[in-house]
Amino acid sequence: MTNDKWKFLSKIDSPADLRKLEPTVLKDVCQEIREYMVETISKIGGHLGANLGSVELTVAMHYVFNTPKDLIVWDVGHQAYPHKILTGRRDEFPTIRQFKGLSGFNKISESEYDTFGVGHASTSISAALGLATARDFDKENYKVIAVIGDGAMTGGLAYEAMNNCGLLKKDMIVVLNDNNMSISHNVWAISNYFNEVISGDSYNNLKKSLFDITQKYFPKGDRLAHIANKVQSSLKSIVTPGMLFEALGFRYFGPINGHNLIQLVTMFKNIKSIKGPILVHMITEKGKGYAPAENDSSRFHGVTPFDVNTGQSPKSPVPPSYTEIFGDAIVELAEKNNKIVGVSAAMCEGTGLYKMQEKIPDRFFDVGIAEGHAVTFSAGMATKGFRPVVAIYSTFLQRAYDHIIHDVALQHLPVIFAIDRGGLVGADGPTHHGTFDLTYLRPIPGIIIAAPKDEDELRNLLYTATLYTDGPFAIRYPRGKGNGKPVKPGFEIIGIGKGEVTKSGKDMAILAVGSMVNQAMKVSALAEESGISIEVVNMRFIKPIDEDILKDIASRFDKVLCLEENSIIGGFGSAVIESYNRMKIKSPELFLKGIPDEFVEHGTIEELYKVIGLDTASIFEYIKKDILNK
Ligand SMILES: Cc1ncc(C[n+]2csc(CCOP(=O)(O)OP(=O)(O)O)c2C)c(N)n1
Repeated sequence: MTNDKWKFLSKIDSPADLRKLEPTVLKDVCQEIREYMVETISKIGGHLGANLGSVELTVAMHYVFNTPKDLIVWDVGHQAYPHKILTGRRDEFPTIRQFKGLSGFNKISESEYDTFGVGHASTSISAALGLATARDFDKENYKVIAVIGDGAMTGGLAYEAMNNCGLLKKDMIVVLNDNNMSISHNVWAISNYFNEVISGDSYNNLKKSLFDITQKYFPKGDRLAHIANKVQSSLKSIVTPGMLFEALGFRYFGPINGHNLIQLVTMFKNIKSIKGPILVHMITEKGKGYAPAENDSSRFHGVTPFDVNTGQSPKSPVPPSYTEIFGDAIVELAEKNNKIVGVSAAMCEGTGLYKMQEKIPDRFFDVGIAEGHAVTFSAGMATKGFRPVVAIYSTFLQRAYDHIIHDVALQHLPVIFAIDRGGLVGADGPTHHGTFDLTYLRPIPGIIIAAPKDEDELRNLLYTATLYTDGPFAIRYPRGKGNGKPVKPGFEIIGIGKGEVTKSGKDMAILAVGSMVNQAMKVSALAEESGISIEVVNMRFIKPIDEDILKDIASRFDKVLCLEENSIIGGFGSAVIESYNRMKIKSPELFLKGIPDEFVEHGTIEELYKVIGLDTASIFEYIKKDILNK
């Protein structure tokens, strides 16, 4: 990093360097961070909007608090790029989200400034409370600050933590970074209440005079600061949003402009010495300082490489992803069946349900970052004959496990789970890989679990699921596209629990599900070149499993490879072993390949396949060496 282009940033190797600067130049530091992020992310893609919005608050926190002794706990971590840049990772920043590079989120193993690992939303207040409790046990003296967005505040965990913190009265600060946006428009009901109060004349007049008072008196010492605070908070409790947080045991400060550095620094300095749970509410703008991101903050939440001047990403003619295919199919089906309802947990774009939101808004619900609620809410509708389709990423559905068992399956309710991002997701890494769903769903009695081999099969499985009324039906599909062929018009019913032989062979068989069917076909083609004949079976259903196919395979093959993009432990391969055991027939020698018993890092899916041996060449090598002993 050159000194002439990055006058300040080039000299900031840690927050200690930041703290040596005069407050007057912090604005320039922020400007350089913004430029550095836009320049870098325009080349490699990544989260941008939230990071542009968090620049000032990050600089102010590291300026005022004594990090890393004082602990900052980020929520989700997608807005922590300025934090990474300021905490010794400036030069590595261009490697972010790439194989062997910096993680896109906070990670304890990456830096002493990353106090808690994140990726999933709404954890920061709970984790910070845990850190504050540990600090008090250890009789140590440092600050703990949780930074949480208004989107993450739609998650129930945040309130569980606040309630607990209010009772424990721990010395801790929650910074509420309120930009009125989640990935798309936020559905936080409380923000309507904030907006009403904040835009009201009486509050604004009061706030203006109070802010003048506090600005004037705070710097003069603790006693006056204390009095000013008391006046401010007691008056506020009558008319301001603070009421909600105060009821939970927090002292409320704000709302303040989260881009006004001087105000932020003053505010943090003032509250630093106040004990007990504090909530600082700041208003920020997603995408702040880069016009294309300000104007299209949903796209710039997570963006592919783009032209800095225009903000446009090159459009290459790629076939639609499974997500898009699902979005179109659900609209098509819902237009014909008025019992179908779409439910998303703050992921309208990511799951393709935005299409339903646009076309059939009255049967679409975005419930916020509340996966458990999404499932139980759907179960409620299902009791009255509706056919809710809950579209949630595999990784986030982990949050709703008990809801699937207790509220849906136990009551045999026909809720359809559209599980996107089943398998490796790439750059988001281990917090987001969807590699456990087959394992966690399989033991649930009565659930149907299917994985389409391609786009047509996704459509047909979805159609089949809408006709099935005996209980839950889960369809898991990967990130990206399948075979990329245009889909066939119309829908066909697929026999539940029925697989198909997609290629016959003599030397051995591969039983595959979902994305791995295509991979198995490629392996089989590769093997053919070496004179090895491999049969490929698209098992399609993980539960119920096609026992007729398993019997037939056992009668014709000695060696069988089970292939899946899910944890080997408890996944599809395990289902095959259990089925042979249950059927009491002699099983062929079974080999299981899938996600090993480890957390897979981030990188492109192709790179990661190689790491875990799921790329075609590695699978073929494994077959030759370990299965056929050639
Ligand atoms: C449990 C869970 N569900 C969904 C997501 C996907 N997600 C990542 S960021 C985000 C929006 C967060 O909004 P907010 O906290 O307001 O942060 P902002 O991006 O607006 O700064 C969502 C839904 C997630 N990370 N975790």
